[in-house]
Amino acid sequence: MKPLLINNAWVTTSHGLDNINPSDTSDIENEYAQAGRSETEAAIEAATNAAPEWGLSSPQQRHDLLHKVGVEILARKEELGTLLAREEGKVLPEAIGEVNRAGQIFLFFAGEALRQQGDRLDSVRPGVGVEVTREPVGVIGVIAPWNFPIAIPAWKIAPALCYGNTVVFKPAELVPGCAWALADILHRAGVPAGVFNLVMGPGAVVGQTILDDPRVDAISFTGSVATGKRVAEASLPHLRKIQLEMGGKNPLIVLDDADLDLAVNIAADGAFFSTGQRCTASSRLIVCEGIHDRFVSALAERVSALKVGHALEETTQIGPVVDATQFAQDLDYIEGARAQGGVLRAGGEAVERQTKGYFLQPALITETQPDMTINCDEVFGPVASVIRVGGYDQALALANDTPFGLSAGICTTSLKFASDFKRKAQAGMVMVNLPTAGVDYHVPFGGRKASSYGSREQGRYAVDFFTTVKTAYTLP
Ligand code: UN1
Repeated sequence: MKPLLINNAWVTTSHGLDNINPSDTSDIENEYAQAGRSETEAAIEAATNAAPEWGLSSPQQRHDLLHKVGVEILARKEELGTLLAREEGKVLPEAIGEVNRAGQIFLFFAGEALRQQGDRLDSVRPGVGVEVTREPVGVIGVIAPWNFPIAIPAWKIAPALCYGNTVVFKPAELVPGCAWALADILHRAGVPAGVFNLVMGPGAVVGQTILDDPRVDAISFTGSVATGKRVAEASLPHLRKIQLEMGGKNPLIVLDDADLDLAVNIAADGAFFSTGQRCTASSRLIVCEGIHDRFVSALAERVSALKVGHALEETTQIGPVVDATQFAQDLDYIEGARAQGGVLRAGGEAVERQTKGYFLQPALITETQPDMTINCDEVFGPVASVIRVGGYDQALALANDTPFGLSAGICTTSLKFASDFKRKAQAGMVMVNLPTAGVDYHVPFGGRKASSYGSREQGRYAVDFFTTVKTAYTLP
């Protein structure tokens, strides 16, 4: 059984949970200790005790730690990528790419640790000086989802440590392997006791304990809207800082003047790569009538040809859905879309492979109406729907007609429409001739409306969440 990490001690528990490979459910990667309330409280206690000293640690010390972690992640990217593909199910090249991203994030924040920000100003009162500096927030609860088992923890933990905070990390139950590997790397890199703690276990116990504890100064969360709202409600009585990254129902507009081959590739990637299990997935394809039929037939052909299978097999393009619950939910949404009048143009059926896994041929549903469930709910699977529209204005209106606002894309060769869309899309991220998913690690990530709450993650913008500003006045 792989243990928890609390105050730099590896802690086993009486109860463990198997890490099951969704490409082959007979393959158990390992068993992971499950924290209860008392272990989680011990982790919060350790993080609380470690916060004052780490908060005053030198930028060099933080740089060195983050740099060492980044270098090791990059050096082991094939091995960690294999672990990631095995526990989460994304195909190996994508998994290695994600590990690479995690390593780069640590290196980015290693650099940021040395680039402290602050201002020295004259007061409006003669003789008085003013300094504006940033200080750590304190203890950060990191609650991460299963779909990016190493990149998302990295982009929360690296900035938290960079700016002098301590961390209690609760990974998603489905992906303890990468979380544990990251904890092991941080531990061997010399993270001081209590500065980083790993508590695996169910949301109802570990997550709830983090939410209930007044010693947790801030929570960075990625997951569903429903859970995000619970984080917000539980945090309000503590007046605690929160950063929530939640769902998406991301539109990809295809205008009549789009490059057809490019648009098909962008849609296939955005909607179905990573098995569509990305909050940035292009799940709503809004297609103008002049290109609609050509686009739909080319995409249907592309989707039917996508090779679904074991995430570690070289020929596989689309790995399995993550677990039985998600699999059943995807099939329900496909069935529901058909019942409401959608046409299943390609895929959508469970496929058998040599191993027992959750294999689903990506589904393309056409002839859908904007108000159908399939166009309103986030499916979080390899399912995309097509809405036919008359032209750009209608496409833009529909793109914005959603409670979400994470990422929005357009395929066009027109500078005029591209510029207008960049201006008017109600989303945190806009993509022109690129998939809505697949983002850089050095620039801000986040959305609007029900997709995000709080300040941005990643890049230099991460400083806003992970620090608090102090204004000091001095009369010498
Ligand atoms: C990406 O599209 O590259 O949970 C990242 C998610 C997002 C990350 C998407 N927070 O899918």
